Amino acid sequence: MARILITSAIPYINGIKHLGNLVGSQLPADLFARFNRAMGHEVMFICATDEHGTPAELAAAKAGQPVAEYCAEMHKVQAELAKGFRLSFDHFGRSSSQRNHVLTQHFAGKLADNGLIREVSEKMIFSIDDNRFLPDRYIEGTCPNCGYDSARGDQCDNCTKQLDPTDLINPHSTISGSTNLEVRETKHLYLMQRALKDKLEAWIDSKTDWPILTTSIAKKWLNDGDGLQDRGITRDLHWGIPVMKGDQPWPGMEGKVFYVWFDAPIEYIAGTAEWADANGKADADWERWWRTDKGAHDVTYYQFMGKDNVPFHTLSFPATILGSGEPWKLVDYLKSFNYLNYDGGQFSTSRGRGVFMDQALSILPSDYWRWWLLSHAPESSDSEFTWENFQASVNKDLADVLGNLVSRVTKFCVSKFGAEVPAGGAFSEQEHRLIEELGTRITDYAACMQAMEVRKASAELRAIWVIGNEYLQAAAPWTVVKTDPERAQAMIRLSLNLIRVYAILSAPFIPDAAATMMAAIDSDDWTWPTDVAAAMTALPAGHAFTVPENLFRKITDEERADWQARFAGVRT
Ligand code: B3M
Ligand code: ZN
Repeated sequence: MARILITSAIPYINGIKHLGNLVGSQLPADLFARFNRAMGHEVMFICATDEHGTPAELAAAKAGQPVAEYCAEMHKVQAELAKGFRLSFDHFGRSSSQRNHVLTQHFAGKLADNGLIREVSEKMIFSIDDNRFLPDRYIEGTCPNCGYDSARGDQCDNCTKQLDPTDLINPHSTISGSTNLEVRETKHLYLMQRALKDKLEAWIDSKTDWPILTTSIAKKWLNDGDGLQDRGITRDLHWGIPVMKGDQPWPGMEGKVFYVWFDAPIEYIAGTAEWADANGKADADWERWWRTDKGAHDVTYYQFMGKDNVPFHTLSFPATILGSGEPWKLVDYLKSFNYLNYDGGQFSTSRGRGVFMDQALSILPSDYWRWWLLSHAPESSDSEFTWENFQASVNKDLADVLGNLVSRVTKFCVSKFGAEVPAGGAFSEQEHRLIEELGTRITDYAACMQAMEVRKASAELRAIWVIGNEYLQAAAPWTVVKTDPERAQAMIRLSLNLIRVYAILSAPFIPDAAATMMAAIDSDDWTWPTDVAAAMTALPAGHAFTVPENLFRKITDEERADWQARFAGVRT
């Protein structure tokens, strides 16, 4: 049994996430967590809300709420939606937690002790009309690197380059739109990433098995020296983690807070500590996941995120960890995703374009979305959600292939032999061939899942459903029963066992349907079918079952057209 630590990028608190956000981190992380649990491994799966920085302040201001109150409410909303999508976090924490305050201040103190923090008197943009400094998202302008005209003060969304507000061309305040800006002096702490370049480079070079998307982004910012500029880790904001050196005040830094991207990844660790607190566990119970000197030497750590988050996880956060000089766990495998587009354009939170998590659940159960999103995950390139494609996938894969098999087999059995696994006949060549093919395919499927090849894994799973259908079509028990009922019973016995095996294999993708299948077959044996022959005879003759309700319904053309119109524009 292995020990698997999994973190998903933690979603910003500023509102409900759209399906593009979901498929870029939390959902594939959940797939991987569920698979590893099914394989019998010990899993710790952590996510949280990212509650600091300008995104939180701006959203709270827009909602007309105090920021702490806004975050508390929005955390609950996001936690509920995570449940709705069956995201199986061991803990869904908050980056504003006390645990994260203490750990963030601890890391800053260690970095300072190790001579990796310097104070910089820097020129920041001050908005005269807003009477405040404009860090990060409080300022937008044209990216000096790619020319994108809505680059933010901290990063360009178009080319992923990390920026400083003073880099922007034609900047304006996002609070008032004012361009009446001036440069003023303020003092900030800088993390001396440059001093860690060799260590970081050696570490990244050792990751020969990372996806190309991940290493290419990391190396791009490492090698042109750009990503490794020393970076400001403090801000002139009110909301955030107060700048402290461990538990000591930091002279000259009064009233300032840490930069959101400094504390957010530390929340992966803090979130695990929150898990311990929430479950009455001791510190040793979370430390054994994170401290290689306290049991985490045999943990394998996987991170999931969208490509725009990669620089922070391959350079900035590892710089914090390595620079601390303490034996904290570094990520072993970083799975990153491209973007999911929406119907000929981009998902847009600001313009409300696309489908958001709450809306999705209001029209169809989570399994429908999970299946489409995961089977179209933007892995090797960006991918696109269209309603036509969604309708086709759901109707074909889920309703016609999987759903149909389950209902045909159970209904046929009840009508001909009763609601019990029939005893007659023996498996013939036809059944043995299916079992053999299943064996090969399950091995391939598990290999894709282990490699986090999400799309390939979904294709393997679909193929596994298809061979069951093909078997049934070829065997045709509904015809055979007329001449050789014993033989038809053997076919149905196999098929009922197949339903249980399908429930186990499908659960990481479509957990609710899998649970319905398992309940119908009246079993709770979720053991992974490594020995297929044994798994295909696990339900003995005489074992009672029920006919489940329709697993999946089809999406009609009218619904498709209606939804397409409904989600084209401005969210109200
Ligand atoms: N909240 C950005 C995002 O949601 C950011 C991720 C933090 S991961 C530590 O895409
Ligand atoms: Zn750019």
